[in-house]
Amino acid sequence: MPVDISWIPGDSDLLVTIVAGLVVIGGVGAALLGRSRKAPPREAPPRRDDAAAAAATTVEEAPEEALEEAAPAVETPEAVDHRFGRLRRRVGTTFGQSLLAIFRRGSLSQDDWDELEETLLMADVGAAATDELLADLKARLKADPDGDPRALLRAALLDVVDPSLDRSLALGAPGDGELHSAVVVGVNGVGKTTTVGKLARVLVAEDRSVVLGAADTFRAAAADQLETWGARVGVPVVRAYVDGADPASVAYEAADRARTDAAEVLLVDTAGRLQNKQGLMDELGKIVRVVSKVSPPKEVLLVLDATTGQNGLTQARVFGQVAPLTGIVLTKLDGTAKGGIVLAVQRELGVPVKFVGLGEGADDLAPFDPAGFVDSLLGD
Ligand SMILES: Nc1nc2c(ncn2[C@@H]2O[C@H](COP(=O)(O)OP(=O)(O)OP(=O)(O)O)[C@@H](O)[C@H]2O)c(=O)[nH]1
Ligand SMILES: [Mg+2]
Repeated sequence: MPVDISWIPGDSDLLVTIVAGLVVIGGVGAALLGRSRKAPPREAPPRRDDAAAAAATTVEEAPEEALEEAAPAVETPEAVDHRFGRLRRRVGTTFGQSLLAIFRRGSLSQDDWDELEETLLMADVGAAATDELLADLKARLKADPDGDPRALLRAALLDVVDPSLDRSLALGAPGDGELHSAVVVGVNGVGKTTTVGKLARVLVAEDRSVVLGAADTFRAAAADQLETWGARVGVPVVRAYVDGADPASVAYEAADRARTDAAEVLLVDTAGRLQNKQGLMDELGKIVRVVSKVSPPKEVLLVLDATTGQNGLTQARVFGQVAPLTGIVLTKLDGTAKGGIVLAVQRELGVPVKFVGLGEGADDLAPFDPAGFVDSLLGD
């Protein structure tokens, strides 16, 4: 019986059909991938208004070798939900045990109270938070003389940490169609750049689109360091390629890029040192002002190194003069046995600790969990 083969195309027709089919399949695949993984943002068209003019040394003029470097594999950051639990044992504190040893003696003599005070001060709790904690404890013991000292101490510590504070990042919600910006400040070496990189990972894990601004032009390697963090999670980094470029211009260019890309979050890294303190404060003020032209910073995050204790706090107060601080990121909590600094920081700066750095690993940044923190202080 003869078979009708008239529908089969000739050789050249067949090729066209196959190619067209592949193009359609490829197109659909790309569209699907594009939905689950954001497409790399396009280059921002150069803007030439006043603030951007001075930033001519940013992305557009990347030296060729920088562009030729092979793109590293993009990593998938760990989700943040259980990070604090995972990292909690790194809060290597001894002071919780010292406090409990004092409580085990039964009713407290004046010497015991003095020892208690000394233990708290030694653990970087700070004078004001120590007074508050001792007064709270005394009140609790008076109201409940037969209560479990450990439970009373836990409650008093939790009171000072204040679980009622809003510790969420004020960077909007995924898909709200707005650009939210954050500026990260702090003295040199505390972990600002690392924190910006880790925060970018936290945001990417939440499927937010992020742009990073390397507004630390004081140190040549600072932008490279941030670029490495950005590349690891596939986030664009706006930077200068010459030493001593104007940091505010880079910050503006980054904000402009974020706006052009319709990104959801802009994170700006800043320098921690300059020739003098006033110079640094002026520069940070300028960065906040130029970013505000595009997207007023919802977060001005102060990074503090937990291992520097009260010294870090003294320096930190100055930063509040630049712009109202909205949150603290306390880094290197894994490197101190004096976890009490958390209590001092909040009490003395009047700003909540929002994140804690608990290691050098890329995902070793956790949203601060007051109850989990107090439990780790007490060795639970
Ligand atoms: N153990 C530990 N190390 C950390 C943490 N956060 C940052 N570091 C380390 O601290 C060092 C300084 O970090 P950077 O991010 O470069 O600090 P910075 O504030 O940007 O420094 P400057 O740009 O010089 O002002 C690096 O070696 C980081 O790996 C942390 O939570 N724990
Ligand atoms: Mg830095």
